[in-house]
Amino acid sequence: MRQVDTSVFVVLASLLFTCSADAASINLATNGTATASSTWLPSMSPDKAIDGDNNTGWNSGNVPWFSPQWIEIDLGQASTINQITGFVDQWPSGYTKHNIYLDGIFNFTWEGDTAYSSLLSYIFQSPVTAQKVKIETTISPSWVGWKEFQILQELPSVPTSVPEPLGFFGISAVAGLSLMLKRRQMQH
Ligand SMILES: [Ca+2]
Repeated sequence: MRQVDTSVFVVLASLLFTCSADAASINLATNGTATASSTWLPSMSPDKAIDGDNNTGWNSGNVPWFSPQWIEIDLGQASTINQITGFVDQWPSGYTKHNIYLDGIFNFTWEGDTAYSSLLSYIFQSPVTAQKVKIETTISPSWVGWKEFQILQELPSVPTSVPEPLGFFGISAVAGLSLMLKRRQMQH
């Protein structure tokens, strides 16, 4: 019985230590290539949506009323993806719907009221593996355009060797468990 209690203590202590590590991520999109349904001006080509610059973007020059407008980002190889963000280039503001496909298979939808410079984000509950990310817009009052996409891969977190100061809850929990262990040790 004492071994079980000790395990609980060790797990809690580990959690308190590892939670102090910051999760970092890399943007895979900037190393990819982009193609699109259409392009308005040469200066607004699909690659401008993955150039790491929020001031440049792709614009299709078309509303999606008659046919969906899309942009697809090819990462070059199957990659682990944790999050996708999209920086909207839209005027006028209004209701939009964007379907996101991974390697040609529908995965999720961004749907709702958006405006110029809206930032949309989707975090996968579990990391997914894909090479191609396609964003297809089926509803928008605007020519379809995006300033920038980020396709984020979370890097393995490295636990810090020195824990951050424990909060009141942490100190209380550790103290409580220590007291419980001592009592059980005295009982045996
Ligand atoms: Ca850009």
